[in-house]
Amino acid sequence: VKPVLTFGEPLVVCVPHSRGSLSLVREFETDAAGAELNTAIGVARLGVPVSYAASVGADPFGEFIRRTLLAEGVNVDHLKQGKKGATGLFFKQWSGLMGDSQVFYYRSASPMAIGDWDTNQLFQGLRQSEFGWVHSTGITWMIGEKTREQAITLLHTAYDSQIPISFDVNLRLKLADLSAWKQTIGDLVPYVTWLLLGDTEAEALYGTSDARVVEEYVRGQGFRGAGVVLKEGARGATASQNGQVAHVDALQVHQIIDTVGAGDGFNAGWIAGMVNGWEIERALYLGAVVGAYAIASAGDSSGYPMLEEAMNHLDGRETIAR
Ligand code: KDG
Repeated sequence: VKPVLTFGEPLVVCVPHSRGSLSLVREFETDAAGAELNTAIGVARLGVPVSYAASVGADPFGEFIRRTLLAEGVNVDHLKQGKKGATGLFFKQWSGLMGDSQVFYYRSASPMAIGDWDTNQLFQGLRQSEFGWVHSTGITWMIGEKTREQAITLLHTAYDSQIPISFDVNLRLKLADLSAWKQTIGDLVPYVTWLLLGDTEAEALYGTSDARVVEEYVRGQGFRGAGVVLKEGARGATASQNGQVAHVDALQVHQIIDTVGAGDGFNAGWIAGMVNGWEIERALYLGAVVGAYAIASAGDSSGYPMLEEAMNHLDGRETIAR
């Protein structure tokens, strides 16, 4: 299979060692994060070639991102290090109930993210259809003007090259208000092959969490793609393709540690299935497997399964631990 391309803002996540307000917590563990980067790691762990395009700051955190991606087997040919600026960070805080972390962002100063690098080679790769799939999320459209312009050009190039495009809304109201999100997603859907979103995002954007109704709505906005995938958390996931619905249940997770990163993990599993030419149900199920692993661990992507582990669930095999 041809490599998947994903792009977006890389962030270093600081995961606290203990629960409670960050005004009291003193110890943290760092990991590489950012929605699209998480998906890239998830795809790589499932044995599918993947390239991640972004730029990082001229600081040790940028180097940390690069090293982490290399260790995960993600292609970093299109990861550029800027000459100035800082890599973005965010902190998780667990002061409430299990599974509900709060996040505090210290995003990179514009024009960080994917805004500031020479993209000739990347665009050439897209035009020559070197990539078999492109994945993007709404965050990239909302972090800054320059990044948005570049992301639009990238998306249009992929579209003109007839590369399938999956787009996850990833609504972040800390970045823009709901009406700006509605406008942006509405402008984008005509270029997208698969629209991915969470059920609460669907409620916020379209006033429904019914995949079929969401599909109808976006088709009315010019969506000509294959379908919509709705991520329903503990209820699983549902795809609607021209009104034809496929559903999988979520896997049971005994202890939910942190749900951040689960949607990106789901995307990784589902994309890996799709690029391998699987039936939609099986791809959805691989998504559900990665999502389940994600919520059982504290980092964004640290809990994502490797191919063999994930396949054990798909094939209904029990893992013998000893
Ligand atoms: O989905 C996980 C992301 O939310 C996290 O990694 C941070 O990219 C991030 C964002 O902008 O929220």
